[in-house]
This record gives sequence, structure tokens and C-alpha cells, in this order.
Amino acid sequence: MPVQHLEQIFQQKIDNETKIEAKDWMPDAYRKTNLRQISQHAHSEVVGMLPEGNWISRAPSLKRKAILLAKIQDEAGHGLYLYSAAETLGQSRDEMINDLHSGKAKYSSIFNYPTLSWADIGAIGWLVDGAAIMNQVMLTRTSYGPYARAMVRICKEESFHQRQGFEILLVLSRGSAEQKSMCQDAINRWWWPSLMMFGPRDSESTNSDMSMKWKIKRKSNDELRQNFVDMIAEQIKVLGMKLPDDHLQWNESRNHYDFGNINWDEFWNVVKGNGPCNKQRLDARRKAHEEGRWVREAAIAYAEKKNSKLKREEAA
Ligand code: BYC
Repeated sequence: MPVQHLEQIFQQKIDNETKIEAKDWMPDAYRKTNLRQISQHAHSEVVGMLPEGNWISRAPSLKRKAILLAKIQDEAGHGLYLYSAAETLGQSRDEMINDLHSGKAKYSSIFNYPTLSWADIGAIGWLVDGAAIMNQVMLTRTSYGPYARAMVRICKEESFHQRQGFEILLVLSRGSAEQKSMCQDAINRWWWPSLMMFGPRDSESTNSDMSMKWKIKRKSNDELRQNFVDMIAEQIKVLGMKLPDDHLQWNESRNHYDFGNINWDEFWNVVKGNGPCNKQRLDARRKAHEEGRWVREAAIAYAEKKNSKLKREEAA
């Protein structure tokens, strides 16, 4: 069939809200952009375990520790679903992981900031998972079937993550003066980086046009960022804390909150690998990968042994 014809059928499916599946014909650029986004998303889940992992052994109670462990294990699971979804597009997990470790592949800028106090664990759950959900609810309707299905389960788990983060901050916000100040300090440090998670301004977003046309994305970076600001500006009232933005103000005519300027130099600096923890994060991932080598080798040897036993039994 001529390519134009295939392209037409493909675009019709997109227009009719029929999901694109792994074995369907798709334009090369559609495959590439999905592979790029899904693998970056998988890397973000896995690297995102590190800042929180820092607090497992220092969680303030057994209950907090169990909750944090469960949350971090969820992130590992999200990484695995997403690597599997990405593999359906023709790249192996080993190749994707090599790209992460060599610095070729990106992962979310947010995970290059340090977790300095227990309140940071609350701020990550509330703000970082909150920003992630805002984006991922949209992605449950993304046009590539395996990605959309992975997102449904992930969103359910993220909403528990966000609530646990908010609850950590709620307890601190009602605690001693020192706890209140820890809570405010964490919000101050995580607020602006959370806004950067949505990506550059629409005018600077190189992938958005095609991704919107193909319904990989259904809302723009700025639109999602605005929805997030509107949600958090209300929720913070319950905490009795302040967002670190003097320009934050309800705008009657827009029916949205106005907010101050994002420091885009900081964003690009972090994306290019020069954030406060980029090196530490990649070193930790490479070390974990090396230390897990024997487990992978043992699993492969075991699978091969099992397979050859099965073949022998079949032949007998
Ligand atoms: N950080 O054209 P644009 C979690 C890059 S983890 C770094 O707008 P696009 C969690 C972008 O890749 C969930 N890079 O891009 C885990 C592009 O460069 P390339 C994280 C960024 O793809 C543990 C360039 O800038 N969520 O929840 O249309 C604990 C131009 O941007 C960033 C996801 O991964 C960034 N923030 O839109 C707690 C969501 N932003 O690739 C929580 C899935 C942009 O052309 N991803 N860049 O070299 C997406 O929805 C989209 O990829 C984005 C960006 C909205 C992020």
C-alpha cells in the first residue's frame, strides 16, 4: 500500500479516537516521539526513586517508613510498565537504560534537586506527584494504546502518593514552630521546580505541535501548568502556608490565578545536566545497575536452563 494511503488511515484512526497499537502502521516520527517521551517518562520514575530513597532510613516513624517504602516501590513498578510500553515501539530496555546512563536520554528536571528535610518528602508527594498527575490524567487518553493503558494504573497510584504528601505537610503545618518552618521551607524550594516539570513555554516547546496533532498530548505545557497553579493555590490555604510568589493573584477576568516568571535559565541548566544533583543521580543509577548485574545474569541463566529442560522433555 502506498505510504500516503497508510498515513491517511493512521490519521483517520487518530481523528476517530481509535488507539494506535504496536503492530499498526505508524509514521516513523510518531514512533520516535512516543519512544522518546515514554522512555523519558520511565527514566523519570526510576531516577525519581532516589530523592525519596534518601529518607527511607530516616522516616520519623515505622508507619511513615512503610508508607514511603510502598510509594517508592510503586515508582519502580511505573518504570517497569513504561519500559515495557516503550519496548513495543522497537527499542530494547537495555538500549534505553544505556542511553540514560550515558547522559543521552533525558529524565524530568525535578529529580535533580536535593531532599534536605523530612518535609521535602511531603512536598514531593503533594507538588511533584501533583504535577505528574495533572499531566498523566491527560495521558490516559493519549493515542498510543500501550502508553494510555499504563497511565490508567499509574494515575490511581499517583493519587495516593499526592494525598500522602499533603498529609505529611498537614501534620507539620499544625505542629511546632520548627515543624511549620520546615514545611514552609520545603514548599519554597520545591514550588518553582514543580512548575518547570511541565516543560518549556508553549512558544519554546519543539515537540508540542506534532504531539498535539497526533493526540499524544491533548493539553499544552502552559495549559497544564496553569491548571496546576489554580489547584495548588487553593490547596495551600488548607495548610495555612504561602507559595513563594508575590505575583500569585486570582484574576477575575481570566478565571485563573496569575503567577510570576519562571526562571527558564535555571530550567535549561538543569536539563543540560548542570543541576544541583544531576551527577549524583546518574552515578547512583549506574552503580545500582552494575551491582544488579549478577541478578540479571542469574535470571537469564535460570531461564535458559528451564527452557532447555522443557525442550528436552518435549523431545522425549
Ligand atoms: N525535564 O517540546 P517539549 C513522577 C525537554 S515521574 C527535562 O515541550 P514534550 C514521579 C523535552 O524532553 C513522571 N526535560 O517536550 C516519580 C524536550 O527535549 P527532547 C514524570 C524536559 O515532550 C518519582 C525539550 O525539553 N512525568 O511522577 O512535548 C517520584 C522541549 O520540550 C522537561 C513525565 O515524564 C523537564 N521537566 O513535553 C515522584 C510525563 N520538560 O526530548 C514522582 C511525560 C521538557 O526533544 N512527559 N523537557 O530532547 C511529558 O508529558 C512531556 O514529555 C513533557 C514535555 C510535558 C514533560
